[in-house]
Amino acid sequence: MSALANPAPVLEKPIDDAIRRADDVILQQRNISADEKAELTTRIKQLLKQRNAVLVAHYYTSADLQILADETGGFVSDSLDMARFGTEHPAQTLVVAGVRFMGETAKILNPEKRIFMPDLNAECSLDIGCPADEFNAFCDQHPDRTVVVYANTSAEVKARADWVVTSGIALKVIQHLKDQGKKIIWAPDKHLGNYVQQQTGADMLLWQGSCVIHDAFKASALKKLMQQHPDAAVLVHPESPEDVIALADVVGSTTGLIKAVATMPNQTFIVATDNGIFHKMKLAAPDKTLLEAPNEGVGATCISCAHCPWMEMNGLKNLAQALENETNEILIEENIRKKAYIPIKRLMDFAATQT
Ligand code: CIZ
Repeated sequence: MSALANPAPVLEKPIDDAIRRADDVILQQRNISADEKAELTTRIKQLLKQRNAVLVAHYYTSADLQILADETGGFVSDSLDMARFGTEHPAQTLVVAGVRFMGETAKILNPEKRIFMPDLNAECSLDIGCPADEFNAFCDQHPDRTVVVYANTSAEVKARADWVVTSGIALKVIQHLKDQGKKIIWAPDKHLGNYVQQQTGADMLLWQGSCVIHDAFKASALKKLMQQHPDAAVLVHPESPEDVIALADVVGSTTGLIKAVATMPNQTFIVATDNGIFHKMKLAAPDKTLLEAPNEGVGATCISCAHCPWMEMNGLKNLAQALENETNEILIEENIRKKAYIPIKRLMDFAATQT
């Protein structure tokens, strides 16, 4: 059983404005010569040592940053494993290359550590589309429901939640809550929420947010591509629309999709998620062919073209600056941090019990 509720319109304008701001930063970051790139890379490596810092990057960031993280003893992964790594690593300073909620999660879990990001304006359309005051009002209307929020939310929204989940563990958490007879508020991703609801049959009220990248994948164009590549396996992230998910051979989180490329016998894969993931997919299966699933960009009208503009704001220049000047530090009001810690810790403890 499920019900849909949209307590407040999800804001288009702030998302558009944030994309425009991202575009300016992206141009500055990309405008860089090969020599400058080599110098910045060397300088960042020195600074990481000097500051006793470690670089933690998301799969959706550029290959340059992922390589740098791997070469310097840092880590590249999804948001749950980034959080785990940041907590377990002895470094007192974490540099998080990703979007802001990832830096906030690191700070919530590690208040004693300093957390820096290349650009604090690296947003997420799911986070922007779920403002804390409107979300609190929605939760107030449904006091009988367990509040489950996706990791892609602000610290304030997490502070209101009973559980935080990532796409890799959402099904297990919701099944666990359903088995306990809980009714659920789910926010913010409507597509992931709908997928989890269908898979588990849980009673879920869905916030109507979406990811601008995944929301743009198109089922009709995907069907045509599948006809051209009948032996290809179709890998879809569950933030994608329902009709795209319906075409998938594998629906999974970033980590799950990389694993699928490495382990499935197919030679060709059509991938419906942010194309930043191709770097690790190619490393996992160098001989396989990876094709981007079609999105609105087929008509050159996409705003994301299968790559998150906010992830792309993370560059070598602003990473070096943040380390050099110790700027762009994540700070969270202690009261909010303590409240947000509870549902994240619940997730980490639950994840530790799963195989
Ligand atoms: O949790 C993450 O890292 C995100 C945003 C997606 C995923 O599937 O891993």
